[in-house]
Amino acid sequence: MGSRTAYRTCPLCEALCGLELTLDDSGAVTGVRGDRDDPLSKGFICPKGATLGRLNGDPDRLDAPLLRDPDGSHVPAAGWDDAFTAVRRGIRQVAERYGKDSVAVYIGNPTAHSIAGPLYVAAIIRGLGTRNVYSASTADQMPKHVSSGYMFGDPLAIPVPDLDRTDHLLMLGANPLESNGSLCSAPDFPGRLKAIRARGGKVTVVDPRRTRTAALADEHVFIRPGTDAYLLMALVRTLFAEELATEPAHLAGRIHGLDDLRALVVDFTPERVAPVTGVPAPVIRRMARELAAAGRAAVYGRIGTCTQAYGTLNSWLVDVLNVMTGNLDREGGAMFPRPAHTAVYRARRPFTTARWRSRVRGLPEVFGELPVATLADEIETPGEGQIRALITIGGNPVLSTPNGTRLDRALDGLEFMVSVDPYLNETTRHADVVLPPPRPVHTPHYDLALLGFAVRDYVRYSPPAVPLPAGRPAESDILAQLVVAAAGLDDDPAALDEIVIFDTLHKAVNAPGSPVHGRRPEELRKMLKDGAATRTEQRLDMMLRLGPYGDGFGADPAGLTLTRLRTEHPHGLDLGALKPRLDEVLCTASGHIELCPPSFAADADRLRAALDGDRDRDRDPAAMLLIGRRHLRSNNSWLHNVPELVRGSNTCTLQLNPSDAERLGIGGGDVVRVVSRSGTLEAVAEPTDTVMAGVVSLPHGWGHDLSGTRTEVARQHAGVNVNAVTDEREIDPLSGTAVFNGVPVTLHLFNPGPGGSPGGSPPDRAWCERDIASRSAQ
Ligand SMILES: Nc1nc2c(c(=O)[nH]1)N[C@H]1C(S)=C(S)[C@@H](COP(=O)(O)OP(=O)(O)OC[C@H]3O[C@@H](n4cnc5c(=O)[nH]c(N)nc54)[C@H](O)[C@@H]3O)O[C@H]1N2
Ligand SMILES: Nc1nc2c(c(=O)[nH]1)N[C@H]1C(S)=C(S)[C@@H](COP(=O)(O)OP(=O)(O)OC[C@H]3O[C@@H](n4cnc5c(=O)[nH]c(N)nc54)[C@H](O)[C@@H]3O)O[C@H]1N2
Ligand code: SF4
Ligand SMILES: [Mo]
Repeated sequence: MGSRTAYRTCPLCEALCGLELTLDDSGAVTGVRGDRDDPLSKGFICPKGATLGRLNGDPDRLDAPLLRDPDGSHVPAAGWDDAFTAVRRGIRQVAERYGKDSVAVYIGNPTAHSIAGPLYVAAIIRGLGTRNVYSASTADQMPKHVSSGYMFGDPLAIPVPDLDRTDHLLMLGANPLESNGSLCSAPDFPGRLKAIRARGGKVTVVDPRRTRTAALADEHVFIRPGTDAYLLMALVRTLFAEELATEPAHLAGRIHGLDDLRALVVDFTPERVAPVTGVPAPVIRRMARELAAAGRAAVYGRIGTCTQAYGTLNSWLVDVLNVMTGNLDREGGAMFPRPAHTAVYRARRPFTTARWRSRVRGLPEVFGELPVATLADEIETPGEGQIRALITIGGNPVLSTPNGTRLDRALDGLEFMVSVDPYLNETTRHADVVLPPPRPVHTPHYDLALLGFAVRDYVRYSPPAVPLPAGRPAESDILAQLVVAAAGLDDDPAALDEIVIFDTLHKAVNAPGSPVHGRRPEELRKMLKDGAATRTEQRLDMMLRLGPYGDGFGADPAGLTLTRLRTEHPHGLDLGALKPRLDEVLCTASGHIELCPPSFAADADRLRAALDGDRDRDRDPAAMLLIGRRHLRSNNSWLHNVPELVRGSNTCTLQLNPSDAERLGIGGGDVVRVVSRSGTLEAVAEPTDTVMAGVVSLPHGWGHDLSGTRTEVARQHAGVNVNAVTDEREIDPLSGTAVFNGVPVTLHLFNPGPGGSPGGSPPDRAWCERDIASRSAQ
């Protein structure tokens, strides 16, 4: 049998690794290696990328649309047209009967990794005209958008640490040795961290767990979950108090709010925050001094600092530190990438939130969305505007959102649900129609969402490695059908792309700084047809040509087009190290960096109120704070059906400090009941001194033992759903983001007797015990 090679970007996490796929004549993937010619990833690959062939060939992946029978089981639709007709009917019936807001949308994480998602989701939402828009962003990075929105004017202008040139990296709530990085796309993140140390720089990690990243760093600082804002305030205060922050020349005259900030932080002395955070005052002072003294430094905070009660304050204070130490928009500091597909001349409105509010809890809209923590409220609570239908695209909110167990029940009450998803899983089992996108080998790839967060300016397009089977719609086609259904039109989906293309070209020819200013859209439109095949590719070609490295439709004959990228740079194109570009980025109403936005200053009162509280008084000895955990071989909820990734070393255990374990009489392998305000779960205990005392840790994305799913490998490695105990009532008020870190729980020994469990099935006990044994033997 013959074989051939194809190259593509790995679609699984944010690291953007280039892959070299070996394919046989049937189009099956027989091998995967890192693409050594990719200028960014240079051959780096992790176990998830290496098993992309197994994921691609997973027999449980759906190849045909499914319809839900009245008895709840799923059967293949007669064909794609039938499925699309059922979707149009289902959505229209609900929208016509109950109004626009009765149809909600939930957008999950893989949608940010696809080319189709960013191209069509906005049109689906516009078509529906609904305010009920939810996504994984409010279980993830929304605090970053709010922080950047108010500080820099653009919610997407999130500075990334210039990893390859920095001398000092202060990292809070991130574990890139497992996650491979987030809002900082850097293939071989571990290697880049080691390089900082090798060139004499310092890496400091702040985390309630001594993670593999913390172990690699020069210094690991334990912190009580949920208290980073206190530490960050004290760092800022120390910079002021010791006059370590001098207005850097390149930001001179561009900063607003320095005096307000100085007044705001005055109460947060290292001594006062030390008992709250668990970080000794001398350590805080030293951290501030080291940060200020470093030639080129960057502060970076990620999911551990976002998904907590002060997520936005944390995200803001991280960038306050970057500004105050002169490291924003400077080589080796925190910089703004310049994605090749984003036109720099486009008009932007200053950012604002609360343009509308959620019906039940009155929570503010943020970046066009409502908090996913209130999705179940909006489905369950009767009244005008109640959600009656739901569209999910690449998401598994039953396992990934706070109190997912409640959401699971709520989904049963919907009148109509459609899911665009390759699996019948814990969420999509509720769908009346499941529309599976094609397999990875059939899918083109371009990281519209992630290239804006890469540590170098870089661009890569991967055409499908194998042509789509006849009659199989691409994910773009599926989403275009949803646009048609959402808008209640009978249009040809192709017409939508034409509208978008002409709209963009019209704006471009009218925008003064644009490379095509004054030209005719029709002429430009013809040029797109010459270069690219599919409508998706035409839209991408247009974006690249209007972008900062583009050919401007011939204005710069050496510039980038999709054809050039495809043919001349099949392994990707390195556009160089990050460059200072604050002028292009900044778009606040004042034209300045807003260092102390009023809503952030107001939220700091919440912090101050708790400053002198005695946290340990009257504490239940069984009370602990729950945090999350990621593992290299997992990815949220949906790679657990790949045998290689769950084999042997699976890890859905409850980690706790040995001192707590001893105090509570819990031994390794015991089943422990974890109880919170919102729910209960049972997990197998794994005492380890890598977790600080008072803290327990469980990974998310597990709990695959529900009925009606079709993921057989995952079912055998079910694990437990941590989001049975996370609390949908607790959010970061400024961003609506869920609190997954610092969840108050109590622990209760729950060992099954010799005859079995005292109720329910103990979660993968044998599997976990085997795993603990094998890891302690290592
Ligand atoms: N292998 C793997 N890779 C992934 C994913 C995955 O599930 N598996 N998911 C992807 C996604 S969607 C994302 S968003 C990224 C996330 O990427 P990261 O942000 O690197 O995520 P984590 O590995 O969860 O690291 C978060 C760290 O925060 C710590 N932490 C918890 N609470 C606190 C706290 O209160 N304060 C501080 N300072 N730290 C705290 C945790 O102990 C943990 O070590 O990873 C992506 N990559
Ligand atoms: N307790 C706790 N909960 C968490 C977190 C945590 O740290 N702790 N992390 C949060 C974070 S950072 C995130 S991003 C969310 C993730 O939340 P979600 O996005 O809701 O969950 P995923 O598990 O990523 O679900 C991805 C879904 O997309 C499907 N899928 C895979 N590939 C494709 C594709 O190409 N197209 C389409 N249409 N679908 C596809 C999968 O089958 C799966 O159903 O979870 C959050 N939940
Ligand atoms: S690190 Fe991320 S992008 Fe790279 S191979 Fe692994 S999953 Fe894919
Ligand atoms: Mo995420």
